[in-house]
Amino acid sequence: MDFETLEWRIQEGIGVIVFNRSHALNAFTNTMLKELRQVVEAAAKDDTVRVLVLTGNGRGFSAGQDLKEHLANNGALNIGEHLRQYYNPLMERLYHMEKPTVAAINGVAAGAGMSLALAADFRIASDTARFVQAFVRIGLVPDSGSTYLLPLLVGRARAMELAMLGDTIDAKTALAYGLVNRVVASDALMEEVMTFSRALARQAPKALGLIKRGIHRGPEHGFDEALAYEVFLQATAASTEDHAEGVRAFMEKRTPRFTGH
Ligand code: T3D
Repeated sequence: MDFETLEWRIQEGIGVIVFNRSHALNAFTNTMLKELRQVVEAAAKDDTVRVLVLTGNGRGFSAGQDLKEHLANNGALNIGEHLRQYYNPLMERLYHMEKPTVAAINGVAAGAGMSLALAADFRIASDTARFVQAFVRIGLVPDSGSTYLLPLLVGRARAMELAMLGDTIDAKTALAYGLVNRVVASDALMEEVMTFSRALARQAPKALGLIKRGIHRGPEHGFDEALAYEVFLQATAASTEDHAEGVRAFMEKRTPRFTGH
């Protein structure tokens, strides 16, 4: 697949999307949002892709909506329709994808660029990364999932502060807030992300998809509903060949070979 605004490669079972509009800190245009949706959908369906990584070229992860195009869009498409057509389907597909997703945050993540990072399962940040809920700075409100994901990750008080003040936080603060899983030296970012992703790629793929569903639903459930949902998830996991292989490998004192079946 060839793209105008992205690079795409599959390496050792890991699909890597690289945002490629570095002159604008990888701000999202309509073309980029369409291409992103297309590649995320393709990665979701491709059994050779066990983990999906998203990162940016240059000094930005993504600065969110391209504001030049936003100005040009004015009048052509109202903002609600723009979100419904371009952002929400992308965020939904990424969030619900039944495989692990890792945002490798190489630089600034602002506005919907930060929302996209929040929609991934893991965030590994370079020590040069920064995070900005930039929406309020231009008189807008958080979108693309931030109103849901930000308080879940950092708690309500911090989410309110980040969203209402629009202040920039650095990678160290993001780690202290629980916004990112790890912070690594910028020149080691992709090496660390690939090591982390390879460890995920070795796990049983169906189990990972089911774990993701369980963790997503957990906080929305009461305790009793969570117990009932776990019964369903566990019965599904237990019916896979990978479960049988995992038990066999344990008994035979060897590393399991999971196939995704
Ligand atoms: O339309 C809809 O449907 C609404 C959807 C909304 C979702 C959203 O994402 S709203 C929020 C949009 N994003 C922003 O408001 C962030 C704007 N950018 C910034 O505040 C700053 O650039 C950053 C804090 C991200 C980084 O600051 P800094 O000082 O490191 O970089 P810079 O010098 O401001 O930017 C470097 C270049 O990138 C610069 O271009 P130039 O002057 O060198 O040619 C700048 O214009 C460009 N750039 C940065 N952000 C955007 C952008 N170009 C277009 N759109 C951007 N969002």
